[in-house]
Amino acid sequence: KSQLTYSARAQSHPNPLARKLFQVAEEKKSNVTVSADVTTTKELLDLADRLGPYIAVIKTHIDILADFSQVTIDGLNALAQKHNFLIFEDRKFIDIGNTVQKQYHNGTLRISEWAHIINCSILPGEGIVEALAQTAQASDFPYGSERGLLILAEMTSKGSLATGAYTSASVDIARKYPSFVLGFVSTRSLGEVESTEAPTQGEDFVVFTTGVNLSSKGDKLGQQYQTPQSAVGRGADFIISGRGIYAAADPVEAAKQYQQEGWEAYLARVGAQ
Ligand code: UP6
Repeated sequence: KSQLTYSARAQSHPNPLARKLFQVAEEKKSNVTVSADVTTTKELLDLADRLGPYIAVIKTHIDILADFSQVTIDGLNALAQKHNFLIFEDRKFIDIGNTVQKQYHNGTLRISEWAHIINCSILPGEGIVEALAQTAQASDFPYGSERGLLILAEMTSKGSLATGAYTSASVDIARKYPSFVLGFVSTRSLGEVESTEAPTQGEDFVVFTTGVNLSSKGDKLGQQYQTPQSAVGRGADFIISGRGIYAAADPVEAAKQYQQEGWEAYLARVGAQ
């Protein structure tokens, strides 16, 4: 796990979107990603506006909205500007290259137009990363330097099969696409995992950790939680919390609390506290 500060990483990271992520974290003193798993555009935009000051990233599942439209995209973009946060669409692409290109670009949801960060499973093999990179880095794609991919290298649900060889292969593939792969969605830092690929020049994987909750150990459908302190201690650079924040009695207070705990854990990890 990285002992470097976000500002150091913001300066030295080879990937422009990773630099931006660390800049935002440093400026806002927040490593919180809120998983805004609500089902109407109004709720989503309302949450994004109220929690915007306290978060670095908003994570969406855009396909759970009952009323997705241009209003959703315009609203999210405007709030991302207003509050200086990035947008992560948790689409978990998992298909052949030809299909994921169509799911990512164009289509009903036009994810490539508004999501800075996307993620995929490498179950289909390396081709999925190649295909998404091809689309995001095409010469006629206007947002190239502001697009990046996280590989879903582990999962927090009980009995997850994203372990062992699958997780190692995630690291192998990340190392082959350093200009597009920012890092991982995982429960810990993976730079030390056994890999057939040698680390690349300036390698600094960004770790996003889901399943973060201060008041619960899990849910009835197999979700398993850890605290912000535990997640950051294991290497999370960004902690992702959904129900811990949006389903709290006061989501704004909850966001502030996760921000504070996440930040203190970060300071402790880098030895600043
Ligand atoms: N998520 C996980 N675990 C994973 C990958 N993704 O929980 O391994 C996503 C879920 C949800 C969010 O799809 O959007 O993170 C977790 O929400 P919660 O904090 O409300 O449990």
